[in-house]
Amino acid sequence: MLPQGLHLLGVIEHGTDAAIPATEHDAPVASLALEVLGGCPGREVWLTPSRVSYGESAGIRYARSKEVLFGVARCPAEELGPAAYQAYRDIIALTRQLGAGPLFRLWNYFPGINEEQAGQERYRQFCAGRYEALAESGYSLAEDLPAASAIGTRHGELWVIFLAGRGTATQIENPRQISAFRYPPKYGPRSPSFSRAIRFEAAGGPSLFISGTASILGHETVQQGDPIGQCETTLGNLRALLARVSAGELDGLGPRAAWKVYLRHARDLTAVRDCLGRVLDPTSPLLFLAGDICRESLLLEIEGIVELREEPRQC
Ligand code: 3EB
Repeated sequence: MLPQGLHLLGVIEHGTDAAIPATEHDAPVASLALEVLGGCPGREVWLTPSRVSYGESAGIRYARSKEVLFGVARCPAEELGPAAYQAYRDIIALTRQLGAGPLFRLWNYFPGINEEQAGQERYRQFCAGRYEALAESGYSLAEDLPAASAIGTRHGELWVIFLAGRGTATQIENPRQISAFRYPPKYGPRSPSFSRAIRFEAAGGPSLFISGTASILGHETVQQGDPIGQCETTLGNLRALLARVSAGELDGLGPRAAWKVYLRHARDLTAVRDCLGRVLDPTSPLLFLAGDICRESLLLEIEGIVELREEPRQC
């Protein structure tokens, strides 16, 4: 049973179990081979107050209300370049065909993210396919990029989960980091196409969708080999993003914020949880998943969603 007055957009299952539970609804489902290490249960349920209808197009399952489009694309992950290209072409085409508004947040999951294949790391192949699809779809690849995460699973297909909506999407970059779309070529022939965060303003109010954020300053990984150091640098990066939109402090966001932490090594859980526990508001939901990060040198990545309260007006 769903909470009263809310409608189901989709479900994201986490876990290394290959078993995909039978569902009794038509909503899109993503089944990600990411082990839950701690925090909330391994099933994430996306809800919305508006009525929802469901559909499928080019293999993409989606849910749509008058404000929002939530979808799940999946395809074989043997060749990441063509797979990412096709998934992004299809997602953009669908979003436009439905008149769903800007595509503002994407999550990308696929196995073997740091593995070399045909002389190129699979993450870099993914970046190239995504870049080509966005470029051919008319994106400027600097001004209008969605927020994103790209995480390595243990096995399975390429899953791309996306959100588009009727509203205003404003790209937010991080003053401590070079924009990913401007990374130098040493990180791959095509820069990663995402923004550090999107402030999305819809009828229900503004929210901040924070991309996967890691221990990168400028474009370099810092605190290599040190999970606590990487956690602290990442928190500094999150603070800088929040400051950009006057969202408040990490330790005072309460249930307005929800965080997801991806850990390369399960053994770092205790150290990272303690580090976050000293800084994050204990009433902000926090989920720990075992997942690989797109640079071999990165041990963790943190993403989040923050409901932005309107600033109290002075009279
Ligand atoms: C980084 O800051 C870390 O390729 O979509 C974070 C979020 C990262 C999204 C992506 C990659 C992506 O470069 C990696």
